[in-house]
Amino acid sequence: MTKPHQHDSPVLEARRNKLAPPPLYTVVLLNDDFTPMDFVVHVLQKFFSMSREQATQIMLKVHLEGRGVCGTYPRDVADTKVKQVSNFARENQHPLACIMEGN
Ligand code: TYC
Repeated sequence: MTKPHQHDSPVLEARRNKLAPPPLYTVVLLNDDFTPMDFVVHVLQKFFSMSREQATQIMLKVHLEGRGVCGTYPRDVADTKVKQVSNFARENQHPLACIMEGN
């Protein structure tokens, strides 16, 4: 908390004491020629809580356009998702690439 300012109303003081929202990072999936489509759909459902329909839509977007957004998160959450996806892909011998980008 900052120290109370002499002339602030309680409403203005509460507003001043609010924390800024954390900077957000976009998690992006990249296309490749080898990762099976159903594996990508599974990844989007498992790590990004998408429905099968939503996951299929994003997978096809990545397949056709080269990249697609999985979601937008604070830095530590985005970083964890990138690592989880990358580890899971490697465990299954797929080259699937997942990156994060600052906004
Ligand atoms: N291009 C892949 C294929 O034809 C499918 C794919 C989609 C791979 C999305 C990666 O992020 C990806 N099997």
